[in-house]
Amino acid sequence: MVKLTIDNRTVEVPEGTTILEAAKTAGIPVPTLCYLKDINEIGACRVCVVEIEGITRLVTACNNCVGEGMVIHTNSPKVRETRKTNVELILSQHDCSCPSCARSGNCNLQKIANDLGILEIPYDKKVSFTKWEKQFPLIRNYEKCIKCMRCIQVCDTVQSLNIWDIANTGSRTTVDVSKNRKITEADCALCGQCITHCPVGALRERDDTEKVFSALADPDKITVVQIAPAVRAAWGEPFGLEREFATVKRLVSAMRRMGFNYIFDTNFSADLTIMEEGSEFLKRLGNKDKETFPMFTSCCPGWVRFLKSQYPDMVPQLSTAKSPQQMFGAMAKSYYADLLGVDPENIFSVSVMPCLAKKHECDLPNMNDAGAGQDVDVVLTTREIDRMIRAEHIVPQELEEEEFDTPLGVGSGAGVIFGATGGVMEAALRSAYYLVTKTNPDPDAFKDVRGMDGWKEASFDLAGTPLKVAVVSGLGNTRRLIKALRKGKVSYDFVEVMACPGGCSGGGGQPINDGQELAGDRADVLYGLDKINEIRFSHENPSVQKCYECYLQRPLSHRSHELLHTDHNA
Ligand code: HC0
Ligand code: SF4
Repeated sequence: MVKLTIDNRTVEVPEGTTILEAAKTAGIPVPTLCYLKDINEIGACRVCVVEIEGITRLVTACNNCVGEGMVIHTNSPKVRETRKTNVELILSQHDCSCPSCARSGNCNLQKIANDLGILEIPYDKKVSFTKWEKQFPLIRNYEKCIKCMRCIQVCDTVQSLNIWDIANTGSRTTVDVSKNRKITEADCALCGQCITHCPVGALRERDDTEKVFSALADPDKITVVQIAPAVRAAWGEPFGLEREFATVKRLVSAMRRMGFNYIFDTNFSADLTIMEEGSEFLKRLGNKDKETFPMFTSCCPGWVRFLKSQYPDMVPQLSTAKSPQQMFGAMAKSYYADLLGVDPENIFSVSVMPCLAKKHECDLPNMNDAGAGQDVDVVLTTREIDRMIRAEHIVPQELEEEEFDTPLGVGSGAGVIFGATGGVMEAALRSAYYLVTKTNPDPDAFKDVRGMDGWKEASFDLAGTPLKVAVVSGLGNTRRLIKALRKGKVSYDFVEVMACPGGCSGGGGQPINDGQELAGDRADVLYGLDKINEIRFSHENPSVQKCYECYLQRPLSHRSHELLHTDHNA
């Protein structure tokens, strides 16, 4: 242990602890901007500088360790003055148009500058850069970039994609797409992790809220919206709502006030996915065809993009099942249009997702199987629906709970856990067991695949057939698993992949809470919802059963293939 003094308080911490961590244990917050625990500890912004008695030069707290007997001041006049100058210099390179920034009110730079009493910026050296491709779902604003390196580090070390790099020199130094590529030419998976780890507004999603506002105002459009599993665990965060209060039923109520005609649950089509993908898995398990086995889940478009660009020869291993979002869109403009007795052309299909890659997925040329334009017209992120709530002057604290519409608003507990890493696998195994044995397993029989580990393995007995499965989240973990698979170091029957660490609950479209990783907390909400759901099995969802009975006939039927499956290479 090391004993030292920080701001006149005696602190005792293990050797090797950083000054930042030591101060934190003593309840002393040191401001940081570029720091991201375990990912970016480089002291680039120099906002966390502190003074150590006996040392003339100030040191950064995030990447310097404590020493025995040190006397440290985290907020002395010298520290404050230096910190202020450092922040002023950052602001001199930053486009400070806060009112029109996606991160206004949720920006650490804004907060730190305010806390330091910076009311004017004495330096003015702003430079302008070429414009970004604004149609792409991911948008970079060079003028807001503070060169903190977080996006580079997240993309390199967590996601293994190396999309970003430092570009230019001197005052023109910025972060740009690596190797002089355009973002549309790079292998960006669109996981959006660079956005959720940016401390300012230099990265954001393409805003599609106006398209939805226009559809809501158009009397000829029937607006049908689906809400993804993981959105319900996070939408209330920016409003400071307790997780118990920010239920999906309150989100339904907000969206009904906005004027959506029919509000449905992606959990319904997650259950449909299980029926299709589970049946497909059992078929492949019977053949173990080299080209298509082991089977990979296909519901995460970030992962699908990754596989197509990094390991295209393995694309046939993807399940042909579309993602629940796209299954829902196809059903909304076919089955549901029939139920309503309306022309599917009049349906405007919206989805609310924790995800950026979904914005790209709905635009894919083969996602129009219902024959009325895109099956999903617009994808909004959780952040965008929250913006819409604010734009509509809805006070979330006053919302009462309201029910989803039927029949596509009915989802099982197996459907809701799709939003957490391991959830798709667990849901699939629950129903695969039933499909093989015609009896239900204990709904929690496959819980070994739960948890926030980036690469999980489990073995089960599926009515006499041994099964080995793997679950990965985060593309760096995915790359390691694929390399091991290709080298024959591991072997599995079924692999679930989610591009974002922790799965969709940690998705790139979720609310941003700077420096906090909340995927685990949100996943707990989803598992809690599964536990209390009366229906724990996808095959017991009455709306899914009815849909097969009246429309699709059976999993993998001709119509199911037309509407619910896809060729990932098309
Ligand atoms: Fe997900 Fe999904 S679980 S990918 O993260 O499968 O976005 O929440 O909606 O489609 O259901 C995202 C979340 C979904 C889909 C579902 C799957
Ligand atoms: Fe989107 Fe979920 Fe995949 Fe992340 S894990 S890219 S949020 S589908």
